[in-house]
Amino acid sequence: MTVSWSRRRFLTLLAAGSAVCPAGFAEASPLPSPASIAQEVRTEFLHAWRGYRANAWGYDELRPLSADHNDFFAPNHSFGLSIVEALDTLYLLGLDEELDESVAWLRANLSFDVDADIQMFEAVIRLVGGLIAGYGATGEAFLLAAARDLGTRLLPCFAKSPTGVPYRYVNLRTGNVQHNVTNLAEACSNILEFGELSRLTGDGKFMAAARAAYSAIIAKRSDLDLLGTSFDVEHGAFTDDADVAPNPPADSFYEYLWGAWALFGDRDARRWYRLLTDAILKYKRTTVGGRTWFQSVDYRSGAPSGARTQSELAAFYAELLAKGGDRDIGAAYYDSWTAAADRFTLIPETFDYTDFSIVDPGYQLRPEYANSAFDLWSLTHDERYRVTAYRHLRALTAHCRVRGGYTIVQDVRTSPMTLGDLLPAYVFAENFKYLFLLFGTTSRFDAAHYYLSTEGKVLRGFRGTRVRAA
Ligand code: DMJ
Repeated sequence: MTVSWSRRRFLTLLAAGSAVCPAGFAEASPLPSPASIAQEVRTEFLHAWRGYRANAWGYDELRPLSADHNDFFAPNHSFGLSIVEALDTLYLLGLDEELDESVAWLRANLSFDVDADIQMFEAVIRLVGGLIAGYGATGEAFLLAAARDLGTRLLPCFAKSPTGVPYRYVNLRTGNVQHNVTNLAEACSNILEFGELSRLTGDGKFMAAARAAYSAIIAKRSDLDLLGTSFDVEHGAFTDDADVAPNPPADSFYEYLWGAWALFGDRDARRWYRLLTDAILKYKRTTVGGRTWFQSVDYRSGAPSGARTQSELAAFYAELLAKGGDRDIGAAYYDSWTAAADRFTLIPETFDYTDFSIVDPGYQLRPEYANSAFDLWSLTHDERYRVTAYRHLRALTAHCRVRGGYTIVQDVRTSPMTLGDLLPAYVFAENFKYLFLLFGTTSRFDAAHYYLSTEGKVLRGFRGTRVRAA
């Protein structure tokens, strides 16, 4: 869908406080046409991709300032993570040559028979999800086979746990597990990828493992229907009292509950989502200066813990609330994040929401604000989400674009911002995808019936996939 933008409408949004432009932008013109913004996003994705292609091809991540690479999962071993993360984005952006080259690299090089201890959560959302989405985009059977192989190698985390709540790490070759204290997000942000794996392979063991983990943790909720954050998988008990949701490491625990309903029609998941969300809204929602935030509380008593910080990672919660039926609260929370963007230009990792003082000044090229803008736009077609997302795009190109691609920021307070040297692989899965789909249209995406994972993988919503013979 395209929207014709008038300068008057744009200035009205600005005057209403729905958008504030970087210096010089307000005078410049109304927003460019959505199609030209989508084209710009595609160009910027290609700029980042070419940096990775030139200096880190086949490694997990690019270090664009030093033209070097980063191994994400294990020292001295890369899985081509950025390639896996990019597959479905390449498809949606119509970058077919790049997609073909990526598939060829994976066909020749991808193996999970590695003697390395791997973080299960990251492997699921990035690799299993990326391979499933890549399979959905291309129809390449070896991608699904690789996802199944990796999923099987991750299952000891669940199978060896006496409670069914997974250990955090597993050795991909030996199946040895480690780290018995996990957290909400790591324990349960797998039901979407494992559910898809079960659906696509006909083997229900993946979904069954993911469901059992949710069930075991939710059984330990307090009388208030709040949850602790860290969980001992051997003793089946929380190891702390703080309910930090929607901040990490609780964040995607709730996202995947709603997703299990939306994607698989899991009625228990919907019921659990409602129960737990009602408690979050009752005990944790707070208003400061008219803005909506979420405070940490003791999960047994509901008493505020005193921490007044918000992590940028929590910005996704605006879209989740809206998707889950609390649209007005989600929109209000998004507006709070827009106020943070107004203040900081790029939202830092952690800040105090009572006075906007910065706790962690880095910006890790996080996608959560753009994620919420995209889903809220899809739900409402309210122009404010495009205005604010465009402003975010301008900030990204102004501060994070470097000759060799895009890079993280170490300190958003300095002028110019102090840069770090990393292009996280999730940027290929998330930031550019959300921004492209916010402004562009493609016959390859069903904008009315999509579902994306926490890592931005298209689990539902492909059209016209390029199915080929295996
Ligand atoms: C991504 O890996 C996923 O979105 C995850 O759920 C947490 N956030 C990072 C990017 O910020």
